[in-house]
Amino acid sequence: MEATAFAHPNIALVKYWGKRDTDLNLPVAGSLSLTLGGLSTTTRVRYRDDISRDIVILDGKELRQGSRAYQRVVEFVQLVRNESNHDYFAEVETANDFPTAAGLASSASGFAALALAATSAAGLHLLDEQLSALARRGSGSAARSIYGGFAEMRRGSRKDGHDAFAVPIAGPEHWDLRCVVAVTTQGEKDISSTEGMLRTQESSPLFTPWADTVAGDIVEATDAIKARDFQALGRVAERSCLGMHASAMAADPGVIYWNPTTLELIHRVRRARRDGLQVFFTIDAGPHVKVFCPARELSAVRSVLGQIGGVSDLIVARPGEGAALVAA
Ligand code: 2P0
Repeated sequence: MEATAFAHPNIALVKYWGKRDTDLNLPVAGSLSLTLGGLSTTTRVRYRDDISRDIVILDGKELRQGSRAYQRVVEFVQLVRNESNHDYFAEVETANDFPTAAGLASSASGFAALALAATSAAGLHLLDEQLSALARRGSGSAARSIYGGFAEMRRGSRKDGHDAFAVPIAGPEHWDLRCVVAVTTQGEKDISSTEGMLRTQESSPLFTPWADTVAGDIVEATDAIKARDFQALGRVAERSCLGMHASAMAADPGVIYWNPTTLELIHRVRRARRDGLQVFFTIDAGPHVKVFCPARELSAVRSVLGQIGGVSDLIVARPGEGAALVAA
């Protein structure tokens, strides 16, 4: 009745933004990402017959019963309990080895690791696609962190969401890329991604036109990945990112995640590209900029980004493995 699993965060190259069902957490469109090694969440789940409620410990601190974070974990554990033939409460102990303020979705690695640990501890053995669909219930981006390397999240068309899961495109060994996270500010963001995407889809006239581009972008990005065509991948990734942010900015009131350093980084990356460096950027629901390059360009990219005053930290990640159990 105990299992420990780890998972890595991922960065979307074709963005997920918008839900078609909030209860089942079904996306409006698909998405595509790279799982990042070197950064991980490790989660242990222990079902116990001597506790009278679920206990959640995050980075060594027990979460308060009424908190949103506690509630999210408990609701997820309940989904797993519903599928298994026991009703023990769980002690969930989870830790990230990267700063949560770095704008790397800890909900992606967190729910991917929790999905695997909670089902394994309950004696459930799911196929990857089932595990991915389950992780999606915790957080949309978590569905992609089940796999290593590049993964595509499928929108699916069923009402029950059983076909809304991620599938692998290419393993981490396929392409030796680096992702440098330029951390621009510390602290929590003002608008959570869930809130930002709901406001965007409810009020932005640019949301549907952007969402209509996603399926085509996934085809183009997949082709670029298979051919290891860096320039083509960068073109789709920047377009998807800027389209997502433009649709969010056009919401009412506008959802703006950027700060002046974010914009400075965008221009700096583009200038470096004009100067001959192979480099492109993407930005999630926060002000940090994730810069991709081939491994051989890493030191040049670091020195370019390190010169920008508003950048407080550079975190380097490489393609990583999918979620896995840790031997007892
Ligand atoms: C992505 N993001 O594709 C996009 C791009 C942020 C910007 O997935 O509400 O935390 O938990 O399903 O997964 C962040 O959204 O949202 C996200 P929920 P999640 O990576």
